[in-house]
Amino acid sequence: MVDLNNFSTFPTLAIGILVSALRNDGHQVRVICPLSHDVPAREREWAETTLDHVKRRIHLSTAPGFRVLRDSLRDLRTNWNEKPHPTVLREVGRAIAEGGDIILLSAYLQHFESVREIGLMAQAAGVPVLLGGPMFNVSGVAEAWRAIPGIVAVVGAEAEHDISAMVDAVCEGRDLLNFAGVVLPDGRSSRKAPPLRQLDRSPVPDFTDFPWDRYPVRIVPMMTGRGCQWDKCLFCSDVVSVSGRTFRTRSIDSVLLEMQEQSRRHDTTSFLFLDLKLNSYPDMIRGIAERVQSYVQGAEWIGSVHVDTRKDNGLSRADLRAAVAGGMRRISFGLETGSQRLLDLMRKGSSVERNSEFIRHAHEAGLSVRCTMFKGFPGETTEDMVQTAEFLEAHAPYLDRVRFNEFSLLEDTPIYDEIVQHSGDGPFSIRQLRHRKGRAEYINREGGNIAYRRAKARALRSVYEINRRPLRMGARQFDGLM
Ligand code: B12
Ligand code: SF4
Repeated sequence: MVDLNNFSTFPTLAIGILVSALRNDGHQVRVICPLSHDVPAREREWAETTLDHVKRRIHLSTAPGFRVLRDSLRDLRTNWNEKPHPTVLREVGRAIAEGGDIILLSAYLQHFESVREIGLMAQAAGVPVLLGGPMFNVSGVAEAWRAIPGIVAVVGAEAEHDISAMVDAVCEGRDLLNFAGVVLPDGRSSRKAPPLRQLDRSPVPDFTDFPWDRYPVRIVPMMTGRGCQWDKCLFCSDVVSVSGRTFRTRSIDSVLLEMQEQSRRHDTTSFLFLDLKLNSYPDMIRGIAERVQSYVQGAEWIGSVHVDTRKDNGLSRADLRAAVAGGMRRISFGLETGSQRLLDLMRKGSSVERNSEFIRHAHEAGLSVRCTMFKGFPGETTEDMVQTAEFLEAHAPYLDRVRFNEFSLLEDTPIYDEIVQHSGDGPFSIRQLRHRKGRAEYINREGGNIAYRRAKARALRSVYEINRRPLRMGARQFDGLM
């Protein structure tokens, strides 16, 4: 099994789960992890310099006449980041030479070139490759990947209960269409895989193959549930992904027992919750806060939430204080914008007022607060951007990191379908559908005016002022992980 992830400052959850399932059924598995072979882990966030600020301004530029250059620079950066790593290819080549029945790949969509190279090597040696990953349930994506040489099937399914039987079927030449979520190289496919229920039955991830001695801090990735209880934001591709569809929770007991077991196995007390929305089920975040210290003494943990408008969203001032008392150190949330009008247009299910309250309360409780946001949602006006700039200026003292992105048009999201259908009717038109990447490249004719650009420059100045500071003490071991 090849871990293509080079953000490898902690183990990859999907690999741990699938390896565990395979070993529980008696298979012998070898994991190739880039960091074990000296491929340096790529940092995600850091205390920024002026150069980072300039790069972000170029990346998010809306100046008319600059678009072509901006897009070429973006493409250059993407192509550079997506190049297959020669060391990973070398190690896969060695593993093939040593013998093995099958190669399993878990891929994100930026791994296309790596998958293609590995497929070619495996094909030459007569070893089948089975490919899976978070976005292969999207039909256009699976279609664009299925014909890579050497791949015997593309799987878009939460596969922990089927992986073992699938491997047997490949090795014995049996029909893979008996399993849900499979697309074959010739285009035939089985039924869509339903979201997995009874998550407590998923195996405890086996992270023993990861290079623990090379991680700056030993961090265990965890998931208390899959999907998001809100499930409505028009731009969100998380909730169309294999494991993100429909909200399902584990029991609090099974989460706490897993934390205890992983802490024992890997001699650590640091945890990263990868849930899309850790407060989907408010009693989960409260339950962890109240009880984890009796399972793992000294446990410290971080996670992402959605500041929704439910009466009890698990994020009250008292909840946040209790979370800190129970070991929570950082919290991340999707702020998206400082404009209520735009939040409503996105169907975000949150309010500017409550976001503001949350940021202040979380900071006051002692948490390092991070947020993500983006510009360029269809319909965004100058006034929206002014409000975003004002929001950031008002909350800069309480925010530790802001990730400010460009709006992405991702396949199968409601906004994607809308824009693709009406391309050119308004300021948005589609430049190219990139099914291989599960996204559409678009041209947005909004945002070119001088007032918008001034407001954006103000917002980005605040982002830089926030991001150049060192992370809040107490959360530094979790820097750059989200
Ligand atoms: C945690 C997370 C991260 C973490 C950790 C990543 C890691 N590798 O561990 C961090 C923060 C580092 C991260 C970074 C990025 N991420 Co991320 N991340 C996630 C998140 C929230 C959860 C992933 C997870 O652990 N899921 C839980 C497991 C159990 O589910 P799973 O991975 O789908 O695996 C199951 C099935 O897919 C299947 N399966 C998986 N592999 C295989 C293999 C075979 C052979 C088979 C049969 C089955 C199979 O079985 C598994 C078990 O049920 C997802 C959101 C989501 N909805 O999935 C985004 C997501 C995966 N990330 C995404 C992106 C875009 C990124 C970044 C590129 C963002 C960026 N610009 O920096 C980087 C790139 C990282 C990289 N790998 O190169 C996209 C991927 C889309 C894509 N293009 O493929 C997602 C879907 C979010 C989104 N909707 O945009 N990410
Ligand atoms: S709250 Fe977050 S995970 Fe849920 S639908 Fe919205 S963006 Fe997606």
